[in-house]
Amino acid sequence: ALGSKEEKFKSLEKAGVLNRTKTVDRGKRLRKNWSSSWTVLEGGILTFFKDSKHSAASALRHPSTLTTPEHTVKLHGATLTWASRDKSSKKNVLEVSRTREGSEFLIQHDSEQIITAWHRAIADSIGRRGSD
Ligand code: I3S
Repeated sequence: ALGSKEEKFKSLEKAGVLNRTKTVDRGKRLRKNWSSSWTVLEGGILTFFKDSKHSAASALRHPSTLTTPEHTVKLHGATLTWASRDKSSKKNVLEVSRTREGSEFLIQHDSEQIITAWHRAIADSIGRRGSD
């Protein structure tokens, strides 16, 4: 059986495909541009990989989409909230704001169960005392 430390560590890691868009970059508001990307949460860092154009077959033809990080975000100190209606008309949208690099982005999944699991994992990650 895993010890409690390992259980905790395990709960902080997550990966899957999410829809995401950046809304603010270094303090500057951006026009939304939703894309679907393979997303990994590990060690307090959220990494979005390049848009896989929604299909696993496409990812297989373009392996770099699975190995080249497009955007990494340090979550420590960031704020996580459910996005208000004026942020997006989509359902199940989470907003990560006040990141240390001054960015803001939205993540979304049509499955409430999946987005809730991401909410929990990101909240755990933010809440965890970083080693910075
Ligand atoms: O907040 P907005 O302007 O309604 O966001 C929509 C736009 O980003 C739109 O792209 P165009 O700027 O090319 O129209 C996107 O296609 C929509 O998905 C955005 O709205 P939602 O509510 O889906 O986040």
